[in-house]
Amino acid sequence: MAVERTLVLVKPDGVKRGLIGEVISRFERKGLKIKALKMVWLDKSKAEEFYSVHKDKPFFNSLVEFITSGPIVAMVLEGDSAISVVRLMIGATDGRKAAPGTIRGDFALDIQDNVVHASDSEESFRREFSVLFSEEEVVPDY
Ligand code: FUP
Repeated sequence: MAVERTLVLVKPDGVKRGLIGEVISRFERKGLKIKALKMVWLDKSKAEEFYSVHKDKPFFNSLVEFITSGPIVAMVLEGDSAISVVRLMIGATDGRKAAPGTIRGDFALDIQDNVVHASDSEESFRREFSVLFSEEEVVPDY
């Protein structure tokens, strides 16, 4: 068993649509453990840092504008193979192509406004975690 941590965001569209509980509930029911959780409104510089891997992409400015357009809910989830399991649960980036049963497949119809974010690797998790959390915000084992 490989216990991993991953970082999930409920993006501004998900928060505005009242989907925070739905998203968290799916991960809880799956058996993933919430190790940190908070609501934040990112400023431009934090958003640019969070999405720095996309800085040369044509959609970068739009993405930064979107993620700073309202509050988000950020969480750290822990469990066996959490990174790949959560990626499977959120579905493909484009909500129009995401499989039914996944979060994006069930709640998104767009590539940008796609309700959730989840780390795609351990390296991404480490980088994303450092933008949003400090170690003290992670609760001890329970
Ligand atoms: P994902 O890991 O599924 O969130 O997708 P990516 O890391 O490829 O993209 C990050 C975010 O950029 C997506 F959630 C939405 C946005 N994006 C666009 O707006 N247009 C694109 O063509 C690709 C991604």
